[in-house]
Amino acid sequence: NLSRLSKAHSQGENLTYCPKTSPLIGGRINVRIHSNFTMQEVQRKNPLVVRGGRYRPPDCEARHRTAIIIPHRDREHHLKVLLYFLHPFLQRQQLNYGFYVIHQAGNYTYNKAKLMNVGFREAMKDEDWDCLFFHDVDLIPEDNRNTYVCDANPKHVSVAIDKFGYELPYNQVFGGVTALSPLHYLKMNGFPNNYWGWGGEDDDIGDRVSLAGMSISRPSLKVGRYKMIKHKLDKGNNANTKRFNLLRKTRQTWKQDGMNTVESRVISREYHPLYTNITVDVGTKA
Ligand code: BGN
Repeated sequence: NLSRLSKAHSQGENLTYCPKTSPLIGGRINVRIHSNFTMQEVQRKNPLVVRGGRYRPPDCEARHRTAIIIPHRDREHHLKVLLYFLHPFLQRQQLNYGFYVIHQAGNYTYNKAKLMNVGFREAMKDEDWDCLFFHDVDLIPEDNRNTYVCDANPKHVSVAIDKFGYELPYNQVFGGVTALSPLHYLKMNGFPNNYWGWGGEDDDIGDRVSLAGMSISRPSLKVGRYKMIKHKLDKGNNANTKRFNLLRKTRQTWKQDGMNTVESRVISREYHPLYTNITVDVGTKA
């Protein structure tokens, strides 16, 4: 029956919409982080995921199209663990989804927010996504009721992380996992391109939300729970000492710096079985 249905799907026959709440969603997930498996095994566990890490429910028409954007460099181990948990998690939510890993080429200082700008631009070339999840590679969701769909306002999703005692670390926090519709993203001129190194870019993004006249929405602490994969500090991502000064100026700079000024060069676009990998040269500090 499943094969008939997926055949119907690929032939473009009309399927009825999936239910508003997926019957496949449980609640809390017992996340035990380990990594004694290979990427091929994750692939075998997710037979309905197709080239480039794309999925649609086989038996109903998804109500939501969500792109997962993961800024990345030298965290292959985390990526494998994230895909292991996140693919089945999203399938249980009956979403039409796709994974984009945005990999910064070279060894120059990391620029996460700029990578996310590139991710937005590249993902929107593929499909009319109605929601973009900007996702840290080391955060694993622990509750399946945390639905990966957009709200009326930009959503800060990773509200309760184990590392911060499952509490919001501060009120304006907007890092980790966030969800924006294309309209939200365009309204705030995307993200800043000039934060090189660790810290502050997420606070800038949070400021943009309010400067663009929107507010931050959040799931409950019960549902927005995450485990962070433990790791050492990254090379090439030292704390950005300029972040305090940059943050003081967001109000003056956000309209001139953002998605309207992303300068970058895509080096390659590879369609892996579980994700699309985009390698990009984001340049260097001006
Ligand atoms: C904050 C950082 C964020 C980081 C969170 C959680 C800054 C700017 C200081 C004015 N912000 O302190 O970037 O995501 O901690 O670690 O450093």
